Amino acid sequence: MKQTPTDRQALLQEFDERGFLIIPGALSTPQLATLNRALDRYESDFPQDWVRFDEALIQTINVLPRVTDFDCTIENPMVLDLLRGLIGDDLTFEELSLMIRNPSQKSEDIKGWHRDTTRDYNRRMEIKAISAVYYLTDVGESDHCFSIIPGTHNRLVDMKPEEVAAGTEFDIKGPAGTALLFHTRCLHTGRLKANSRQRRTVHVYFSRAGEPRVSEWSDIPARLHEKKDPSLPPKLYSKWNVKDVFEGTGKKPRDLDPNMSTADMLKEVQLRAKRRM
Ligand SMILES: O=C(O)CCC(=O)C(=O)O
Repeated sequence: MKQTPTDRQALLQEFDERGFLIIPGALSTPQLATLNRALDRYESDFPQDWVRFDEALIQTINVLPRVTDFDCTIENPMVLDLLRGLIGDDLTFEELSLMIRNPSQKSEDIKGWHRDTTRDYNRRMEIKAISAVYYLTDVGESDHCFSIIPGTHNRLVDMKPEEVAAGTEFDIKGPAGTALLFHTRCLHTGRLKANSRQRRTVHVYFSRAGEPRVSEWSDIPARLHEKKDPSLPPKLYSKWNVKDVFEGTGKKPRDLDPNMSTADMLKEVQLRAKRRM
């Protein structure tokens, strides 16, 4: 999909108004095959790295030091071009996770409607990160999907999760390879469907240089932060050694045993976030 400058401007304006954008065909068929195979391998090679929140939410968040296959989702030219339009040359990579949502009879996602990075309603204006979500499987009418309340990053920013009215949500459906860019201040959830197939996604978070790191869950290995590629935003991997972390869900709780596994720590963070809502 080659965009003209006018298309790009219209897309950026759409993002500004609604707080999200859908990018069809962000991943090619060969890329999808590689990424799905890589996810299968990551499941069998690193079973201990996956957090099983429940059957409908399984996630792993520190894959970059172990495999290179998912680098292409951080460096996707279509996504980076739009992000550069939104954030500029200060664009930074913050976190990458893989998610599996299995068929489930549960009707509500464990997280429910939420904003990312902090669940503290009074700090919602501090939320600035933008996330790219890639569908690795087809998401049709009856599949678990990402659902969002348009405008809750600006015009409707005062809306609380418990005020979301049924029918005001926008469900993101699309074939494998579709990407979504969303402002993490927008209220969103995983919408569970009774007859869903397994859904697989890659979630990448971006923010800006000169600010605390949004998340310290994903290590940025040397192959990325030492990369010299003039086509990439100059500060993309600059936060590899930033120790100042935004006070929120991206920060490892300092009161926990540092020997605790990342999976157990993440579960604890999720529990604490839920208590804050
Ligand atoms: O994609 C989903 O199912 C929900 C993802 C989500 O809640 C998030 O990215 O914070």
